[in-house]
Amino acid sequence: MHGFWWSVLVVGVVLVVGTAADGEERVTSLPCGTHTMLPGQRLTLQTPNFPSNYDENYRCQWEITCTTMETTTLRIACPSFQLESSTNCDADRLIVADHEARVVYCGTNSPSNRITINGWARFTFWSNLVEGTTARGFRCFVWCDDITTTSTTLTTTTSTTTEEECVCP
Ligand SMILES: [Ca+2]
Repeated sequence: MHGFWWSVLVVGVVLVVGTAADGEERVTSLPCGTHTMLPGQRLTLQTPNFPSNYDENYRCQWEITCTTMETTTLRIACPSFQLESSTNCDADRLIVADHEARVVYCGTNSPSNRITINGWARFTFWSNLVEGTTARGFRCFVWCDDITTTSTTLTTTTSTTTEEECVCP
């Protein structure tokens, strides 16, 4: 009796550790839409079904504002990023726009390490319906940093990034 429950416990622990170790555990994505965040907070943007392939013919837009916009920046890190590759990203794509630039990403070219000019950005993910090609998609984190506490924030960033880093096969 005791032996049986002990085995259940051990198997359970192994399963939990195994899931966490590959850095791809299921995490709830921020719903599409408009969101407000505060300095020091982090949001997670993911393609649907991640880490399984995303759907075709799908669109999701996240508009993120960190208050106060004028004294903050958004910092992006994507430990996992894989969209269908195409010329000019005509097929599936992630568009990241801030008040300075609008950049289109696809394949394994990701917005990682990008820092927006202020505390506002709009992320638009599109997948097309041509030839039914999808990929694993992405998991991106967005941090809001208060510009006035940059040195403190950078220390936090380094440790967090290492921790979240994905070793993809
Ligand atoms: Ca596609």
